[in-house]
Amino acid sequence: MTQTQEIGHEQAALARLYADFAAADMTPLWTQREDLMPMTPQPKAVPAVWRWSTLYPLAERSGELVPVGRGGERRAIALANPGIPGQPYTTATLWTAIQYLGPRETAPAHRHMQTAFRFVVEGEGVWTNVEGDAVSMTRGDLLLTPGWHFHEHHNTTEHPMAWIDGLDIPLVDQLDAGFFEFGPDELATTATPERSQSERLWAHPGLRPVIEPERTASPLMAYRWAHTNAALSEQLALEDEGIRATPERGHAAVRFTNPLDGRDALRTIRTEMHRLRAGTTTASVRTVGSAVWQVFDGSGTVRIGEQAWDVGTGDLFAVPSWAPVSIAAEGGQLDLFRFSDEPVYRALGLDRRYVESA
Ligand code: GTQ
Ligand code: FE2
Repeated sequence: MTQTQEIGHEQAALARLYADFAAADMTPLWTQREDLMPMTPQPKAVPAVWRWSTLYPLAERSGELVPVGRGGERRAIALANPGIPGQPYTTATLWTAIQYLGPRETAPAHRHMQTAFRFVVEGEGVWTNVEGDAVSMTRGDLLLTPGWHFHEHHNTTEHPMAWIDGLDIPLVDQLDAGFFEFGPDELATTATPERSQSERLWAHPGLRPVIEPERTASPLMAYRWAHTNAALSEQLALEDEGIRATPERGHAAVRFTNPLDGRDALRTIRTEMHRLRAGTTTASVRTVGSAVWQVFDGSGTVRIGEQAWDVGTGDLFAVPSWAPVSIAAEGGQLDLFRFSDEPVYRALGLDRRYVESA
């Protein structure tokens, strides 16, 4: 055999090998190593911004055209990341939606393995009932619906209300861990108390009731703006007094926690509120895992990687894994709500964080 014949022979043998791999449902690592084992995370999700001024009118139109009821369950419209086509995922692990309930409407009871919260940027008049406990919703409040807790929503007023839902739907989907159950068709309660039973029992600072809780999920279903606001204000006031109180200069931050164990309020989703003094720019931070932010009050500029956006009240943005993010409060004081999948990465030993020097 000549040398050329030998090479031709080898190439044909190699082609047969790859064909036989495919026929046997096998794939060699050496053709895919860079995709499967990248040097740094390569998220499909891209940095993206959604404007409240776009979301709300579209939710309102859904309210006129689409009924809410059994089957569809919720009038919730997902913020779908353009980097993940065909999936209603805001990031690889997080679902974010605007949910809209018209005057006197109710959304029926159900429960699912997916963990959820609601965050209210404007409006009031809806009660979310969690395991039969009616929890009011008003601006700045964070309301929890831990996994496998029955929940339903009812609007008792003559005006519509919209809010943001955050869930771990994409994570549970990827993990094939989804279970779902319909609840009774009648509302568990039509009560409209100002304070839920969960708050009456669990929302006294530093005081844990001496009772064995029935569940390990946070027993506190509502975190009220008055408390969050006071905690952030005090951090900045203490900083002014020269006391160590903030994670970085001019940047106050609190994390919502489970009063049973001091860990994240939800098992799979971290929830936080941030306040930047006017003129403050945060350090650029990369985190493994993804986050979604919503401007609660004020305006500023967010930089994610090479891109920058001006954002104002109600606007949301997605930060994919390992993308550097920095936020600047350019007008006055800037308040932002943030949620992320960090507890999942932490639990699995996959968490990493890198603060870029300015
Ligand atoms: O309010 O129960 O945005 O089950 C997605 C799934 C909201 C809810 C969503 C849900 C809900
Ligand atoms: Fe739900």
